[in-house]
Amino acid sequence: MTARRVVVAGAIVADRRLLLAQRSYPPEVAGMWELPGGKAEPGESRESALRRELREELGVEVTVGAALKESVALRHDLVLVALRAHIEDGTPRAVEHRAVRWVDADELRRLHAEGSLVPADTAWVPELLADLAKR
Ligand code: DCP
Repeated sequence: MTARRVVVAGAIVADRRLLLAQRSYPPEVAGMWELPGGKAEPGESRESALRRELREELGVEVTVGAALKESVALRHDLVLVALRAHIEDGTPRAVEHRAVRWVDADELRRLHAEGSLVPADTAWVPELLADLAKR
């Protein structure tokens, strides 16, 4: 049996806005927006992997909270999960991405409607909209 690798992505909400990052590769998804993250290394916890990925990709230090309910099978051996995260230090900048932006609920709905979200990440839209409506 092949071990299942996990890709962890960060759902960062602050001031009723969600942080999205624009992919620069591969060509199929370049220009589309995603929750930033990446593959956990073998033996690395999801939380540590997310902290490392967001440090590398955005230059921020985060604390990691609860997972979103939906997970997405990217391939038979690769599953995508999202963890809520809170920025403790730093301002997100696009190190590996084309751009980063904060979107409100309407902007998230619009990006979703126009097909500008990375396909796998669309599974999280309802939960993200619920988070954006809180407080
Ligand atoms: N992915 C996704 N949605 C996200 C984050 C990632 O669908 N919010 C997918 C895209 C890739 C896989 O997960 O198929 C791995 O993502 P990355 O390429 O961003 O991760 P790594 O940089 O860790 O992988 P690699 O080193 O293989 O490039």
